[in-house]
Amino acid sequence: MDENNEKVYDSSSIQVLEGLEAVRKRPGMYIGTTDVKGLHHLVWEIVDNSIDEALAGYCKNIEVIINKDNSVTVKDDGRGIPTEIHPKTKISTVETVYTVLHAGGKFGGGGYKVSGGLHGVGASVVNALSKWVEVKVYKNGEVNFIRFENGGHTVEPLHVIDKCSIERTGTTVTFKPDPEIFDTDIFDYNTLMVRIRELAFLNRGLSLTIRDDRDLEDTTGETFLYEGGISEYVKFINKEKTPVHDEIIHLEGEEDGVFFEVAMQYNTSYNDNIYSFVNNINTHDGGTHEEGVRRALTRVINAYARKNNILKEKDEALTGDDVKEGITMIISCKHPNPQFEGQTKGRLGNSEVRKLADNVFSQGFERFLLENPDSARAIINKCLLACRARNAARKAREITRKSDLATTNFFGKLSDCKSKDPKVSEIFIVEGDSAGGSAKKGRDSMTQAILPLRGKILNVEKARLDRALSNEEIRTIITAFGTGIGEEFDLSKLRYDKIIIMTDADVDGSHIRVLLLTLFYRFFKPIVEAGHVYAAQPPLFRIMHGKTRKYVLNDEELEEYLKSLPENVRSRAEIARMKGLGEMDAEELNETTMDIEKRVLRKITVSDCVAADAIFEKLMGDEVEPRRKFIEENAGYVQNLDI
Ligand code: 1YM
Repeated sequence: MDENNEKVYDSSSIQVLEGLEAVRKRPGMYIGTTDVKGLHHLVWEIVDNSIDEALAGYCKNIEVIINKDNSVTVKDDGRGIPTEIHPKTKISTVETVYTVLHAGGKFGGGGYKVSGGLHGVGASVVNALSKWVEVKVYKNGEVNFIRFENGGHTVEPLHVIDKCSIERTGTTVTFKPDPEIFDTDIFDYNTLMVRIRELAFLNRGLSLTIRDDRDLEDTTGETFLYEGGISEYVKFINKEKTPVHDEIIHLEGEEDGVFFEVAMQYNTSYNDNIYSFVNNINTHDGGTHEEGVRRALTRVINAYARKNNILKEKDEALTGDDVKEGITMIISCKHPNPQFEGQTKGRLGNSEVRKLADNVFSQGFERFLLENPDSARAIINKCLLACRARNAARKAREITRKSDLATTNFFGKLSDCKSKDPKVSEIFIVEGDSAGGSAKKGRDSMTQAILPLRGKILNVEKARLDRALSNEEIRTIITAFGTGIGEEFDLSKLRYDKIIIMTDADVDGSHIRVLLLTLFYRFFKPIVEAGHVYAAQPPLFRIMHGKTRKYVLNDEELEEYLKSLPENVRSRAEIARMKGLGEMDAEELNETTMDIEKRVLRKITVSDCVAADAIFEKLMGDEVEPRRKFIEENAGYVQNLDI
């Protein structure tokens, strides 16, 4: 210690701290962001080490605990991080792994067979960005302990604190993110749970538990263990859907240390859910593993259909789009040396995987079709229907395009804004003509367009593109957006930066909102993903006292606002419940819901496609019971909705 009672470091530890200091200076370079997403990234860095240990064949159980103080503990029953003095750094290997940037697997001697690659930045980054970190290693009948503080300073070097049974091995890490680095320090249980569950699906036989100790009622947590692996993932995604065939097709193969597997099942919906992973990382932009499967799927189905004379000689071949309608598919590849490509590194580049995926899939799937002729028939029929619908949709689209250009009908509905600059333009989709009228008067006509909806829009969950295109309201929306639809969709042609759904806060309003969201999610997903869709929040109450007019969104805000008033003002305040958009005059509507300065918008996101899909399925699909249950659980005021 020096005279200020601060620890004095020798030159090698100074180098180490300079490394960690670099992480603290530019955390974004190591974990992407310092928002909630970055915060959760810390957990994945640590969990990845346990998963790697599981992939190496030494670990069967992993546990994640959110502690009361918002620190997180990750436990595994692997071999335990090596504790010996490391020959290069002259400190224990655990300490090296937690203090030297990019140490990780390189120091392990054996190294990992398969590793996340992207997530490999590792334990030292978590240490650098934490207020404190404690590591316990169970090994050789001893519990070894080390503690770091304030961005990776070792305050207790590795020492034995206890004995344990000789059979007990593993690593336990607890860390508390540094609030000076992160915008928030509150972990979200659901975010962690969804990914933990996904990791359990992707690594069959591995048990993953998550527990929230901040929640007094959660004493056991949830354990995810799937012996069926990705087959069970497919079953899970298809839970609310109607399958086209009973079996879940599961195929796998290995070559030169590359493991490839795929699980799939068709359902009666018109959408595909294809998710692919490499070393447990979602490859959002696909890549060679996905290409191999898609190519083989199209080829095998066409060959089978031709051979059995379901597709006649004169018939055109089924396309990739036809054969993927209604498919749920998980593709998982474990690769010792993955090449991630593209701007977001979400694409697998290794070319040898294309061949492996194609071989494994085509051989296995061909065999499945031969052995299960009834299922084969059902699958091919589904693809043929998709093909016919695609052709019908093309014709309908051609008609739509012509009629919209030719008639003034469309322009009679839309009150467009004067600006032609999409960056500043917004469109309000408004329920009903009367609200449309006040919105039109109350808008800023320079940047705000109004599209009143007259009829009910079609429930697209139950309709293919061709039927959707025959619905006038939907055609108007497509024309207004400017992006086209289906194969022609082009996000760069979107005419508005914000698409704002403005509906009443009642049952009809929420029904229309859900119909619109279904439409957007199914046919304009990139618009939702790019964050262009919003819900306007019209106020529920108006409070008047003296010359003051105040609007609030809900009961809680009303109560809060009233509490804030002095007693004599409160008792004389006039409270009016706003009945609907139509009853507000133009000025009121502008002031409360449309004015860029004053309004409150809620951004509509698709954060978890699987979850969102399930919600739409529940709300809009054929099955009445889950829909009723969902609505009961999620929206008190929608209870009377006619389902
Ligand atoms: C809760 C976090 O870190 N588990 C873990 C990490 C390692 C090992 C086992 C391990 C790896 C190897 C050999 C090897 C790590 N070791 C290293 C290094 N859980 C958690 N479990 N023995 C044990 O890769 O050869 C880095 S991570 F580099 F020290 F070997």
